[in-house]
Amino acid sequence: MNPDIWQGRVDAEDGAAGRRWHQVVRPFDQGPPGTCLLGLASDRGVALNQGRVGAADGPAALRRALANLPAHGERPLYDAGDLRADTDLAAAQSGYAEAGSKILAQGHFLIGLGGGHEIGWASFQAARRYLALSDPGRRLGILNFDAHFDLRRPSPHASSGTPFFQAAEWCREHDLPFDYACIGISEAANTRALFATAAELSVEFLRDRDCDLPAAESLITRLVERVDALYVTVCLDVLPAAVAPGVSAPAALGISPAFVIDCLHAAARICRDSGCRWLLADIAELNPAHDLDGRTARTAARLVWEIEQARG
Ligand SMILES: [Mn+2]
Repeated sequence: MNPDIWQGRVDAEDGAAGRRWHQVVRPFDQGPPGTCLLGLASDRGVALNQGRVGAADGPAALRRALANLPAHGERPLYDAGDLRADTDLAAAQSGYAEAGSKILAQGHFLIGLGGGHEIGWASFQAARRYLALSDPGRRLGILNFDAHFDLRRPSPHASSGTPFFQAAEWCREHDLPFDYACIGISEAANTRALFATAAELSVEFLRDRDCDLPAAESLITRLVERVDALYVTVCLDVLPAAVAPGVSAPAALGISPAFVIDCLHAAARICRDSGCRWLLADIAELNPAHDLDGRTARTAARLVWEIEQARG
């Protein structure tokens, strides 16, 4: 954990009620179950997907934006630092999976800080490694807020565009269903080939133009009710470019951050109601090099904060 990043305002006059994240976060250790942050400082996947690089600096920017947010909950908050992907992306994803599965095994909720959406393959593997410790047959649902399916076939390289195709292949090899649903898909940002792949893999999705809360709740319910554990991933390019300019591929239309937040709270409630365990989440594609006045980082931090609130 880098204390230089976790800096912010101190309202000493308000005591414990005035505390902010930078005052309560502590290095990941053997402490009681809480929420643990883990970064994947990588834009290797974005480069391999022919995107705009810079997301390797995303985790640090996201922590800076989180630092000053108020600490409303009582749950312990940990920071396990970053895995870096300077050259070997697969090795960094595997290192992330190893670190992430240990965090999950200690009973923490894991929040991944991207980095490009290659964090998706890392988070998926972290969850699967953790589930393998008890019951490898347990079903893991993936709920992706994204303008893109990220279902490209590695050709030949895995990238930020392939994580959920990799997850689908893993499920096929392990004879498990691929439980994947997307909210915010842009018809204008995915080729016919990608829609065909989504159909082949029985992926349920909501187009950006069709997004409303009843439709999202019903999609989330169908996903959550058939799985044992949930992984939620938010690709910041699902938001309008005006809200999230600091990404590789800003959205011309996008869905509103308020709607995404409503969906996150709905997902937490639906998990509670159906006995599904929400294991982990991540925020992908924050690219500070293209951000304007830190607005993408602020939005990303708000989403992390709302996930923490939604979990109650
Ligand atoms: Mn994505």
